[in-house]
Amino acid sequence: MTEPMIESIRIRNLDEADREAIATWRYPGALSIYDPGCSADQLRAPDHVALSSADGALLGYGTFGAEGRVAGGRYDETALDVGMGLRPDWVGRGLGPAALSRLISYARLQRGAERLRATVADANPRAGALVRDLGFVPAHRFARAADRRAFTQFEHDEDSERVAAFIRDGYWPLRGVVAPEIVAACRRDVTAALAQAGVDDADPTTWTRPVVRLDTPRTDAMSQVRNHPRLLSICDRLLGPGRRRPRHDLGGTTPVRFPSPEDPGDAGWHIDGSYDVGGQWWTNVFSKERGLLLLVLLSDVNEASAPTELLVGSHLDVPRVLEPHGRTGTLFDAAWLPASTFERARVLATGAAGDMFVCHPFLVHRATWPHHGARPRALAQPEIAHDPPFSLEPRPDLHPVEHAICKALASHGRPVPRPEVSSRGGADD
Ligand SMILES: O=C(O)CCC(=O)C(=O)O
Repeated sequence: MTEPMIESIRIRNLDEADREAIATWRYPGALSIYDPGCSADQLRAPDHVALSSADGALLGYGTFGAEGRVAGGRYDETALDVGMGLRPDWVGRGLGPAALSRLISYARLQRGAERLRATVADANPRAGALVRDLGFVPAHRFARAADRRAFTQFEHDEDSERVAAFIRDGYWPLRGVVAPEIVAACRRDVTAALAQAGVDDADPTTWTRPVVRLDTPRTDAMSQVRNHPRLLSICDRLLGPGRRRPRHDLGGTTPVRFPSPEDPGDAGWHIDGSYDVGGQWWTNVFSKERGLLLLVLLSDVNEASAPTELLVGSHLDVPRVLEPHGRTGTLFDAAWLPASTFERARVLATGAAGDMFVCHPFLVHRATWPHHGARPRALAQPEIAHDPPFSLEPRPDLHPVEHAICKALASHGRPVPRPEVSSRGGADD
């Protein structure tokens, strides 16, 4: 049988033959901790469901509630526990994402669960990667009461689909969260900074260059954007709690692009460098100094007004190019990327002033031209720095930015680089 897609995976009650079959399932090696180890009678509880193909063949089973818990964990009733077992001959064949996605939507739609929890043995890194890919975030690690084996509890909530899309696509659009009066103040700040550069943003006769690059104004309004609680919570979610380096000002540069047929000279595909080496902005596979790239629209931006263009999923192509440069890193050159990167879907970062795109630091993007619109277009592009740096060790508690880098390296069969440990214990000094 070929791999079923999520639409063709069915959920139904377990029948007697299913229960008899599951009770005999045995998994190889370290996965034997998942052997059902129960009688067909125990599988009679209503919290078990069958996962089947469209033609009714049993592919696996799901459990909800207490059945998905492991003694020693920290459980409460704020989330529904979900567990899954695949038929042993289906393990490792790519069925997991579709099967678990099916259980998640069933839990939400049929069981009304807003929050889900999954408990995964650390000895099963494939299951850990699967739940992280679907937007679960690690919440608690513990030792199983019976044998002290390590397990991690992961949680899934209303943001998890966005997290999964971030891991897959490399960005999270965040629209309409900044209050209109703060957006208006930011626009006035850009106008004032342009005036200092000799440009009147209301007077086209002063628009003599296709782009003017400002240092993002250090104002209260910009600082409120940077420190918007929703943005901060998304950054923490993507980087891991306590990892984001606090910063008062918004930071970065703000290129302002003007209606013009001229090549601005800065519109090549790239990722943003993150640390200064002799006046050049380098980066390394650990994404030293840059946890995230933020694109903040400081004017309305549409298709005509030179929007930034993003290569969807390209953050998964960059790690293998950076990995040979190790901890020292390099001045990144997009020409090193495979041709397939440039065949990826493209998205324009359009929207209303105040909208943001929270991007993976390795997302390949570029400015576009010509600007056919009527009004200047302004965009701040600060970094969100993080500390400590990513170690890229395949730990159970990887958060999405680091998980995406590890996933990209693993999918290309690259060894995960071993950081030298400095005297401060970090990968990076
Ligand atoms: O102005 C833009 O659209 C993006 C510019 C950019 O990516 C950069 O300057 O690094």
